[in-house]
Amino acid sequence: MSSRIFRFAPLGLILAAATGCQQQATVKVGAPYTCHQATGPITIDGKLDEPAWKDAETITTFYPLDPAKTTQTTPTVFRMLWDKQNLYVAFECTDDDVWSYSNKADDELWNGDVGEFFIKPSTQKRPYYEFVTAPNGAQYDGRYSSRGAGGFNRFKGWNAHAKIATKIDGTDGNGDDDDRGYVIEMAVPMKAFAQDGLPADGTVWTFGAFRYDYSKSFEQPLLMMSIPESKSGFHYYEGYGKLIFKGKK
Ligand SMILES: [Ca+2]
Ligand SMILES: [Ca+2]
Ligand SMILES: [Ca+2]
Repeated sequence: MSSRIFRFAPLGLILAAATGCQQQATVKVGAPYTCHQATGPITIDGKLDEPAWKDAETITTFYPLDPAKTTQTTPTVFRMLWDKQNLYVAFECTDDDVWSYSNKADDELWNGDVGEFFIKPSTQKRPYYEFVTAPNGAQYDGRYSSRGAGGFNRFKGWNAHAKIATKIDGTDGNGDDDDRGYVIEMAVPMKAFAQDGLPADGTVWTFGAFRYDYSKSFEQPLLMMSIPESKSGFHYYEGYGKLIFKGKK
């Protein structure tokens, strides 16, 4: 679906300082994200209560993809950790109307609420990855050999086999009641990235975190992103932030 890949967004957003009250430092806009090595086990259960998560930096500032349409955003907290086995990713999404579009893997889940992230091991090489997760835990994942080589239908056959758990505070799909939101917790096996090189202490990749939020409260779905601007949608990897893998202290 090319309109999804190359969606235009104007430039010139005002950068706002990130805010938050998490234990670990909140990443300021434009600052690299330090992905700390997990200091202990993480149970994928949709609860971010493992001590290791306290070491994760948080991203709490999300920007509208297209401020000409709407400048509204809904609160989101994004975290990542890693170890030799997995890349751990967590979304905490405030959402007053939770709706998963489908429970089928590799379906067009972005037609409903999702937390997404894109990750690119090298700025010098073309491949990059997309992970899209619905509140019900369904996931689309794809490895794009190139941005121009075809859309999601070509690349969705690639599977990372991430372990995923979600927790919904509310009801999924019921538009008549008020929900609070949902949490996504996942472990993506590092071996999924092996053909593009595995990270070690000091490795730098790039990434962006994103959301679609559909709600009875909005005229249009809110498309949000952790990067301040995009010229062509969520696949605009030129705008992705640095992701620095840091080993144990
Ligand atoms: Ca957990
Ligand atoms: Ca897939
Ligand atoms: Ca929603």
